[in-house]
Amino acid sequence: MKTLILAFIFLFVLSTAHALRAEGGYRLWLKYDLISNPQKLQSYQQAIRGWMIIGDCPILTAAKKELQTGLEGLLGSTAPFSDELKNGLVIAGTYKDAPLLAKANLGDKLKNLGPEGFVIVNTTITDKKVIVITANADAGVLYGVFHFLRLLQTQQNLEPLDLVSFPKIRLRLLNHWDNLDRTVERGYAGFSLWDWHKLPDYIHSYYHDYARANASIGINGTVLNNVNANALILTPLYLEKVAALAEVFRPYNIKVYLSIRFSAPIDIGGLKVSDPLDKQVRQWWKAKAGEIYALIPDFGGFLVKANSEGQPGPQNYGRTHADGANMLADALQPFGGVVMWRAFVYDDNIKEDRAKQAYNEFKPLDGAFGENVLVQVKNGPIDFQPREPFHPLFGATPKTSLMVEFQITQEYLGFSTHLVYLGTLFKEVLDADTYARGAGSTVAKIVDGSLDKHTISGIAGVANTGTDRNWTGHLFAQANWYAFGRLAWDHQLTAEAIAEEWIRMTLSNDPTVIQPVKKMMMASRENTVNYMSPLGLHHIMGWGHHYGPAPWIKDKHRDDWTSVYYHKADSSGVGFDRTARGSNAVSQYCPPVAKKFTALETCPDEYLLWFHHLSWDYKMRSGKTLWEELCHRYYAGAAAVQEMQNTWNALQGKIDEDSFRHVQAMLKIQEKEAVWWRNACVLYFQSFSRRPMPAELEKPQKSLQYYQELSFPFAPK
Ligand code: BDP
Repeated sequence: MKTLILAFIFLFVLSTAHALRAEGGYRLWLKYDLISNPQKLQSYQQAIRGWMIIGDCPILTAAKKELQTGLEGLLGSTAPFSDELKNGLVIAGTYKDAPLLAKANLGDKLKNLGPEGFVIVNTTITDKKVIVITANADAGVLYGVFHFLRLLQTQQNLEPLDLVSFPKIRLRLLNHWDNLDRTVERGYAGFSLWDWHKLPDYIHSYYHDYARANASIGINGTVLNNVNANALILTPLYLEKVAALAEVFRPYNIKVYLSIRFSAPIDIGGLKVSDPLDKQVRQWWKAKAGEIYALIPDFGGFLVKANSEGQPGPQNYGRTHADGANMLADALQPFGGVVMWRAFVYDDNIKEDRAKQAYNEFKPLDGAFGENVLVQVKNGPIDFQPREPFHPLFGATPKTSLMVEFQITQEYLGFSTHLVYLGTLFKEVLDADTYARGAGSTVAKIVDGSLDKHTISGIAGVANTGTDRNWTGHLFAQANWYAFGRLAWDHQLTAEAIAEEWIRMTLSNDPTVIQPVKKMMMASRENTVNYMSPLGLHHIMGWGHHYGPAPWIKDKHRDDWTSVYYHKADSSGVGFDRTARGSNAVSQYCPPVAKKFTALETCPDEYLLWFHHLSWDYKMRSGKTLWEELCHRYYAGAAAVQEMQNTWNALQGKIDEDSFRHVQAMLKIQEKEAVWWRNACVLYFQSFSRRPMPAELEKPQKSLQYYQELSFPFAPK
């Protein structure tokens, strides 16, 4: 009988283990599977004999659950909860509330870590060898626990452990472009996670897992709804739903924020205007803020898209962006909320290079924004293109706290079917030197507030999550969510180190998996730039849905939504002249940067056609003509996707079959679409260059007309 029961248990464990392995990516990077390397497992089991979390507030309870689940999974059940001090105990708690920890003398280390930083050390407390995870506040303990589990998941050595870590940027936010009908603008992973209809009464278990995932990478805020906002989100009906989500996220140190529609006082408040200087309007927002904070005492604040792409805003009343932002800031200020005012503004009626408009609008307002206002600036001056130079506003407004906004969802980078690791894109921008206060004035130092001594600082990523089983559509798109969070916490991490962590936690700790996958990820964004828009080309994608290539888009109701506006190809050459001879957008950068982009000798190939209109025969650094170089880049990009397929196919059997097949199928789509981009663009530009394709490149079989006639009425948008 006993053997029968044992056999039964064994079979049960086996089958659940199997089910877990086939979880379809749901567990993200928090898998906590038993450590597969027997020596590592044994050494961890010896080092970790039990765990204790001191304190029982909601955040520490979340940390407790995580530590328990993590250790049980990774080590088997060999490290139970313990309430006595013993060798091998992992002790976590805030320093001030855990008298036991005072004996570890960590006060100095904790001094400058703020409420979210943490310390992880191995030390001795009354003769017992222990691992201590401690912080100034509960949130720090939670982040410390996640970090400790990450050390185990990535199989790091636990001796010696002497780690301090704290976030450089205060507000680390996801921006969801989610609509109240559960569609997601530019969402490629199913519907919105927020089941508005069933809220506030029904709480999906995945809300908790969403919060866990974010907390594990240090994300501490989430804007729940689309920047193209529906005013209904501010009605009592919806605020109750928002409050229910806030309650789920609170134990994970995540605050909720909302996008607001500037005309809300008219739309839902019965007022005639939404003029920011109107007394009644100001009063309406004050009352609204009070109503929100009564329901959600730790509400984060508002995100605003105003006077941009048809959205209402203060300019409708002849007021400035600062007038609008400050009105909202005044309403939120008594409660500690912030306003994140987007600088993504451009107007077709203003006859000025779109790339210059945000700077022109916001630079003169430096110093006019209230203390709890952050201006949220997209990473580049146009719109999340595969590659853009950094936005010239970075460094131009020393008196204004600037957030950077990245797009994690791959609107312009192949949706959720292309493997494009964005860690390298994020880093390229964060590390860019603006020279604003001399050499070393990187975008990162402006964003973290250190360059101009700002006390609030923030970073936002447009989320790529949805109801797809694996959250992000493509398994590798999870890495972009992960990389965003890790860099928001510490922008000094390298894209490569983050990729490696993610691979170890998601796919395997086997070096023969890590090395090739990392190499593939690190090259992936450049490959995509090559097959989509090399050499500084931009905005040549499909109309409306932005799917696929369409450099031929012209004659639309807005010039600045066409492709020809941006590439300016003609028989003489291609590219947008943004030097002093052209739109002079270069002048918005600090002199050393402007000089570098202006001179052809120093302008990097990556930005060449962003700043210059050059003849098809222009001699490139490579010795090729511009036309030949362009063709070669397109072909190299597409060929690289074939290489990615080879790399991936060689991994069969080394990672779980489910993930293997999923990525394999996605890479097939990517290859097909890379060739589509290549052929369509090369044929189109050839119609201007009138030069033959370089002989060594295989000619496209289909005609330009074939590509121009493709249509995708239901592509996601
Ligand atoms: C563009 C998107 C559009 C967004 C806009 C924004 O195509 O859907 O509303 O950005 O950021 O890239 O407001």
